[in-house]
Amino acid sequence: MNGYGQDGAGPTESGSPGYGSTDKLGEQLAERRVLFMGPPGSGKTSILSVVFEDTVAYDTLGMMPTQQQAAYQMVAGITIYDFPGIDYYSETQYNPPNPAIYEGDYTSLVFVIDSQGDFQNSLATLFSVIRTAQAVNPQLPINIFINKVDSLSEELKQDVHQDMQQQVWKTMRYENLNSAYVQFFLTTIFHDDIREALSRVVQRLVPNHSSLETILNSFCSKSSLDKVFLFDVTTKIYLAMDSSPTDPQIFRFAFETLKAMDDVSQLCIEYLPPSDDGMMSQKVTFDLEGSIRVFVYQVNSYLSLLCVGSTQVIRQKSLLEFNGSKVAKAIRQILPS
Ligand SMILES: Nc1nc2c(ncn2[C@@H]2O[C@H](COP(=O)(O)OP(=O)(O)OP(=O)(O)O)[C@@H](O)[C@H]2O)c(=O)[nH]1
Ligand SMILES: [Mg+2]
Repeated sequence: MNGYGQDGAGPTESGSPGYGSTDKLGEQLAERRVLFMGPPGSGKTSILSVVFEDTVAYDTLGMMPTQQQAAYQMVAGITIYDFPGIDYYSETQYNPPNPAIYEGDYTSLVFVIDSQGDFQNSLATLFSVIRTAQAVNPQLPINIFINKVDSLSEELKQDVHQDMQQQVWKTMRYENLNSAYVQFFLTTIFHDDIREALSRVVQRLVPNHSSLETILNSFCSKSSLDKVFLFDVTTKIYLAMDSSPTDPQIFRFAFETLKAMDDVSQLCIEYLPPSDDGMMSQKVTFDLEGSIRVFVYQVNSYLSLLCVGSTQVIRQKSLLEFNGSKVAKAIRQILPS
């Protein structure tokens, strides 16, 4: 089931399908969940509405503070929860959630920090969250999104990144906290890299992820492709990819291709006849510097394989379709819908 985005229903206020932990309102949280937390105004809701609701980044400018936790459901049974801002120093706003929400092998934390805001305040809030979270789940992945980097120069971005990393690691060492599962991302709602950051967070929660990766590795080598992604077509978040090293340019190309497919699908997509399993494949003819092409194979109504390869490889349509249909069938069997 892909709850989100297809019916344009928007996020649901708090609770969603029901297994996993119970939050402070007594609602059941989804077993596979990402918790979006951070100081007020750091950009949590903006990020989620850009990715899940296709909101134009500029339209988030007048966004109201989140008063109540909201849930965004995506493919593979993953739910993303957007929490109200937590301000460690403000008595009125600091309202820590029930520690039980951090439990579970399929829970991940995204902590959003405003790169132009008060770092000391953000770090105090971050550590108050980490202390509580690691007391119940020492292996909880902690993804720190250093957000709003759009107005920073390249040099300043790197400085902010390094400064934040050093401060976090130093305090974690000092407080004897586990830093093995901490990752940093530079993010902005004005760039598609935000989807890449979210993809990296979500991948860890995807059921049978290692099997998916093995299937994509084999598809890649058998079809002589450079890169294969399994995309959620609605959010344009990838759930898995082959394990070859990834060129950031290829990511951008993949995102741009999916976006362009939405925009001008009638003009540039050639629909191939349905294969023996009844699925429609689509061939897209976008070039990157004239030598790289993309082939998109639909797995089902919300997942697509996006294959990147040289012009010569992508021209071998029958081989790609044959392998693509086998891979799509395997994915449908191992990924619950
Ligand atoms: N320049 C810039 N502004 C951003 C970015 N992300 C969010 N904003 C702005 O930051 C403001 C606050 O964003 P929200 O998404 O409401 O922040 P929040 O973290 O959800 O805030 P609370 O719900 O109060 O906790 C809005 O005016 C957004 O337009 C970004 O990447 N760059
Ligand atoms: Mg919010």
